[in-house]
Amino acid sequence: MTGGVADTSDGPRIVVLAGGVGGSKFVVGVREAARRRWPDAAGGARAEITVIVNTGDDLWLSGLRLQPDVDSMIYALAGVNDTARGWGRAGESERVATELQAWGAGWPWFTLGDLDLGAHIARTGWLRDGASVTEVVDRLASRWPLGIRLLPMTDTEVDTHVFTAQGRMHFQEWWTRHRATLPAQGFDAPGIAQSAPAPGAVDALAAADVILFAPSNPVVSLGPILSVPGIADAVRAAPGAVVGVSPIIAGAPVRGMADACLAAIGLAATADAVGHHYGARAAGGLLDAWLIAEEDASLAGGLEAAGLRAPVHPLWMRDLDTATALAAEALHSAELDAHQTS
Ligand code: FO1
Repeated sequence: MTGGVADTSDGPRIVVLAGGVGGSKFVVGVREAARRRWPDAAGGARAEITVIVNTGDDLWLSGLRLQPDVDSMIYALAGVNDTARGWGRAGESERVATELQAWGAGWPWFTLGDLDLGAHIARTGWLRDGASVTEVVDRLASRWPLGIRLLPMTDTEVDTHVFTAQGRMHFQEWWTRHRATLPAQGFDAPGIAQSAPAPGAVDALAAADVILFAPSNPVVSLGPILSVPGIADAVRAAPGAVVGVSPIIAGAPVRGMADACLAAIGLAATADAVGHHYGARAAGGLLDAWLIAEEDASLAGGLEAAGLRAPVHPLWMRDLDTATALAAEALHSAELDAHQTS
């Protein structure tokens, strides 16, 4: 492992790379694990948690800028998310969406809830007034005390598109309209090669005691973050430990349709294929450790042979306690024991 231990009486600096729905469950677990392990007098954590969130599934719709992963992260950390549906706000209504449909505006398969629309309108207004994406995310995140710092991966618009036999379409059309059933021939994020990390992202990675890869989609959630020039290099060079959590258990995605995305880039939907895809830092890759599920324990040997520590742990995040236990295990794998626990 490359470092990972900061000799300080304060809590650690933790950076998480994450997508939306699965990523936000994990980040809620990280915040709670940090609260329990490094409590402060105010009921929070002495750890400094920075989340670098995917903006590759952002889109323009009906004149509004939507950032599904940013919003899923904010809503989940604020406790105002719709936990049954997995996206959007709890207690949502759809009066405006019904009107939009009557006007033939937007996408009939993509519902904009009334409360959610408040965020899209606020964001679009601020962007139109000249604010950067980083500033807008900061303003949105300041509404509730989230206990983390939220950064977009980049200030540049780099919306993901999917190539299929029916042509090229926005990622959200492929994901929500076609439920990822149209075989994807590839993904494209125009502009990403010319983009730059959001201000503060590379510095956060360089200062981190631990970098965590949330169990998010490796292709369309963490893939875009790592494709922003400078981010993967900053992870490779980071002095802190880098620990990933497998989004695949026993050959199936924990949630979502990650298998369809993995197939498009020629990867099997297995925990070891994704671990090898990220690779061991010892061999020029990105990770020091890769948490895999108990169901995949037999894969640990192959991962360790490739230079990746592969701790085995229950990976299902059913509630706050299981998400917290998973995050605690990921932090434990980073060997942060030098940080005082109280
Ligand atoms: N997902 C759906 O399956 N159907 C929807 O109508 C839908 C609307 C929607 C509106 C705003 C938003 O921020 C997210 C929304 N999502 C919807 C979720 C989203 O499409 C994806 O789950 C994520 O982008 C993938 O991480």
